[in-house]
Amino acid sequence: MSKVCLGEMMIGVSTKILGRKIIYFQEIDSTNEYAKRIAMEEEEGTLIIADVQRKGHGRRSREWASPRGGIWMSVILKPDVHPRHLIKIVFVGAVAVVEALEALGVEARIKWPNDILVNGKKICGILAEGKYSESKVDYIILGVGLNINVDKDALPPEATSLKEILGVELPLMDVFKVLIGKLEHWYGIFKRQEYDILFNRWRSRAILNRKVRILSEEGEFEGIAWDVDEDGALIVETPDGKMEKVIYGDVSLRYA
Ligand code: BT5
Repeated sequence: MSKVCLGEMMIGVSTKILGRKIIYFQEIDSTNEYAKRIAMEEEEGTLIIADVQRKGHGRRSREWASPRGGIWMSVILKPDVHPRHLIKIVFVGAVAVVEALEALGVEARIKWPNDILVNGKKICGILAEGKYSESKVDYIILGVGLNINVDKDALPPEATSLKEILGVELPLMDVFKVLIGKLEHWYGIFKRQEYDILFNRWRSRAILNRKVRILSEEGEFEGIAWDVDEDGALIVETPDGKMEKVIYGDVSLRYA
């Protein structure tokens, strides 16, 4: 067990790879942006965490509310896999967050591709960003934003926090330790290329068999989301019976 200093607190972390080095900030622009700046020089597993992000972001630079009371963190990963598998890192994050919430007694569901919902409201967003060529992965950053002791009025209306759900505040460190344990477990499964195990677990917690509307820059369409394929693309059946594959990227999904 290694000891790390987080602000004024010394914590014991029992993971072997994730968090073997932890860089903590009281305030930062974005942990993902910081991670990208240092990723080439850092070893796999270095984790950046901040109390507050001034410019936390989601996909396509969408704003991510990051006041005090949440876990805003990014892990630098350097898996030895073909770059086409990197998208599965989002699924690693989703399954780990759902299991961490379950360990705290909260049942959560995954909305493809990167949202974790409790009672239909978003409690967590996951953002994977990387540097890779056609054949080689330099790094992939797994960013996780999880609302813990965040007040409702500091969040967008469609969001929720553990505090709102449980009615009490939780020690952030306790949640953090559970979360990185789950992340390390599922990252191990990813590294061993046990993708079936990963996707089956994901399916068991995902919102599927539902009517959805897919919105992208090319337009929008409706259909029924049945499943994901082995690359994490969402399989949607359109009203005329065609099966469309929706790839993770700049698309949004709404439940119709
Ligand atoms: C995401 O983007 O859901 C990924 C968010 C990842 C945030 C983490 S925090 C640590 C690391 N550092 C960063 O800068 N980012 C990562 P997306 O699917 O684009 O969703 C963004 C949308 O979520 C916004 O447009 C809002 O509608 C909503 N949103 C913003 N802040 C939220 C919050 N704190 N909780 C729930 N929903 C939020």
